[in-house]
Amino acid sequence: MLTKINHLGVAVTSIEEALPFYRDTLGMKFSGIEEVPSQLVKVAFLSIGESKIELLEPTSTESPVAKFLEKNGPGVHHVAYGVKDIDATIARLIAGGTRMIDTSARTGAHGARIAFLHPKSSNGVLTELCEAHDGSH
Ligand code: CMX
Repeated sequence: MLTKINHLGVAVTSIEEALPFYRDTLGMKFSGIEEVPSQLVKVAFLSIGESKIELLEPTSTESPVAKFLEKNGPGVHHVAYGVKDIDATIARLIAGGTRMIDTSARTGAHGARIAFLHPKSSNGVLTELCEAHDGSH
């Protein structure tokens, strides 16, 4: 069902301020910034080999990331797993009693189909399923 860790989401108050650490100090490959209106965030993408980090900056005080920052400050926000068939995976998790934040897939960055599991159902880790638009999972 899960194919790999797709990315780690890191909450930041400002992408502009956080980016130099990841891109210049750690030397990760920066591949751009995208606004994801459905999630009320702006996302910066960085990669090391196959692994990716997404820096998440809230675009509204209503953003889940704004609430997270207010409560915890900057830090690791979620773990995202690649899946081949997100609809089947969501259905299987619901059938098994997992509490889903999204009971059907929505559109995330890069046109991926995404869905979040509630952290109370996944040992305190906000967990995302991600079916990549280009089939790379
Ligand atoms: N990781 C782990 N636990 C988290 C969490 C996180 N990122 N965010 C919230 N929680 C915990 C809280 O600590 C809290 O626990 P306690 O009750 O023990 O204090 C509980 O979840 C409820 O949290 P809350 O602060 O009251 O916040 P809300 O209930 O309003 O929302 C959540 C929490 C996870 C349901 C909400 O943030 C959400 O729907 N997230 C999914 C969407 C999202 O995060 N989008 C942004 C990223 C988009 C992208 O990557 O494209």
